[in-house]
Amino acid sequence: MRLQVQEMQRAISEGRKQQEAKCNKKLLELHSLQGMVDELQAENRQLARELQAHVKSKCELEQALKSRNEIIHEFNELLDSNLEEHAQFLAMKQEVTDVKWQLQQVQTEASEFAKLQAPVMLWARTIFRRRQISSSRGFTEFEVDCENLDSTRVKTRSQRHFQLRQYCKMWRSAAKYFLNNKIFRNGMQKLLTAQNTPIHPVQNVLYQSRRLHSQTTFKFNFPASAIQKVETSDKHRWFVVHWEDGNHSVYPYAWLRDNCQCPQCFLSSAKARKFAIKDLDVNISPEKIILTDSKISVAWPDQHISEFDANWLRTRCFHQSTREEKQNQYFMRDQLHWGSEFQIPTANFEEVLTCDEVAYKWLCNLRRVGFVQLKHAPRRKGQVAKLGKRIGYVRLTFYGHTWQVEDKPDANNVAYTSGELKLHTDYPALHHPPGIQFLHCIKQTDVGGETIMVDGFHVANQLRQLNPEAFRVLSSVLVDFTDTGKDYCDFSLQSKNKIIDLDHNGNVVRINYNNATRDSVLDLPAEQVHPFLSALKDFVLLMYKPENLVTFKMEPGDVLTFDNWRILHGRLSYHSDGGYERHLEGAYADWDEVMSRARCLKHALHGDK
Ligand code: OGA
Ligand code: NM2
Ligand code: ZN
Ligand code: ZN
Repeated sequence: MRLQVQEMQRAISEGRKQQEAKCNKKLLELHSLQGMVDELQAENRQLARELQAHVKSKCELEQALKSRNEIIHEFNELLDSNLEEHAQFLAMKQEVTDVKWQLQQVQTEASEFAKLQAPVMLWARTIFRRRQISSSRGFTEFEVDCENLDSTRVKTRSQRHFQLRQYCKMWRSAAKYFLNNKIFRNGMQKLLTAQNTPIHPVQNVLYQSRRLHSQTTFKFNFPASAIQKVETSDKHRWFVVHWEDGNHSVYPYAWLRDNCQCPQCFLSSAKARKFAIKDLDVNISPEKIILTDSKISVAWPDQHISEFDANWLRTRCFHQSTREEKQNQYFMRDQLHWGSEFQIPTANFEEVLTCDEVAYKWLCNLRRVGFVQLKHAPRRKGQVAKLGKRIGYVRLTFYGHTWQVEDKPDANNVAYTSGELKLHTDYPALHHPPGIQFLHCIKQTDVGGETIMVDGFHVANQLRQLNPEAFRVLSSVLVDFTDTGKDYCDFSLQSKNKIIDLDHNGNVVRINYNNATRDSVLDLPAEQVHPFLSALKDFVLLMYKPENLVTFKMEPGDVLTFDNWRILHGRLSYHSDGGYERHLEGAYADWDEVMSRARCLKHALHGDK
């Protein structure tokens, strides 16, 4: 029993030990759990703090987002109004371009007026000079500011009818001169107002009665140049000639010697220089000069004597304006560019052949606007040849002296089919394309075949304004043209021409463009091909704008005469079978010959004036 108790006690103490051990283990576990709880609680606190911070920044971000949205809204509104402004700006830019264009035209007109103003002023001054001389005899006293038309005032005292009549005539003829030339009407209006200011009633009546009975056109006569005095300037090696009208001109010594008009130096029958340049002492100075009213005699160191007529000298004055005037006259530079509003000038074919006045007007118009239509020519071949004879001679090309535009089998040129011909100039495959073209309609088809025409100079100047880069490309890139075949004889032409030719002042002087004969060989680096084609396309699209284009249909008996360096022409396709037929005869001439005829006609009609 005791043993049993002992055993049980031992078992109990054993159990207790085990329980204690278990308890201790649990306590340890509890302890570590407590540590984890503490950690988690700490983490929780940290997270709570972070959450708080995030909530705060979320609020801030929401605030920022809101204000950004407001800004975007404001920007959108601003953008809208900017777009509107941009559109207005574009419209304004267009307006500025238009105004610039108008300004350019006004400037051209004004410069034309200024050119004419100079000779009128010259004359006015001469006349007033004479009147002032009269004033010393107590007839009349004038106070004139001829430099400025606006402030021209004339004071008269003890008026004499004679002087007043002269005075009226002067202003009237000056004004009429401008009127006849249809230039700068405002300027002429001023002249007309000025001339009315001091007119004596008697003179007014006198003039009116003259005008009522006079049918002829008033002609403007320049006074003969009178020399007042001559000075020498050895520093410049030139003469200074002072004219009666207050102007002066300089003439270099060497130029005078070079242009001696004596029979030894000049063949007057040929109006040609005999004097050789090797015999010219370029440093020559005169030994003696003698001045008479209308000429200057110069004795040179070798005793050679040269005589120079005052008028001859005056027209050779080296002043910029005199030279410009002379060059404009020589080369008939006064041009008028046109668009679709253009009224084609016409003349009667027979009258052009027989009447000098009509022929002169024909050629002047041909030069000025580039295009004249002749009416009522006989409806058979041989008429364009007559026009060639009227000028002098036609320009022979590989297509013959004259050529027939018809729908031909195996055509050697696209023109000799019934297809459409896009706007072109003829023969850019030549380095010197024909300057003038005649096209005589002998038969016209009922369906199609209408003519289109455009002023190439007008369009090229538009391109210069609207697309300067395209203009630069077309006026600098040399394009290959080709034409091979057989007609007058066999031919194989190659040329290099710029689509737009400029002179040394940058003025457009020739268009060379026929898309049919533009060679597929293009002598350009590959990267320049696209810019070239795109420039050409822009130019052609501009030509075809309705405001630039003239369209009409030729009738049998019509002869188109036009400037082939300036006008681009074309035709619509036409029916040429089933009883339809179309036949034009054409010929070419050149500007040298045409202007030569114009100068001769002018001389025959008006003399030296
Ligand atoms: C031409 C030409 C026009 C026409 O032959 O070069 O442009 O109306 N012809 O056929
Ligand atoms: N034609 C009409 O450039 C040209 O080929 C112009 C000339 C055949 C004399 C055409
Ligand atoms: Zn001589
Ligand atoms: Zn043609």
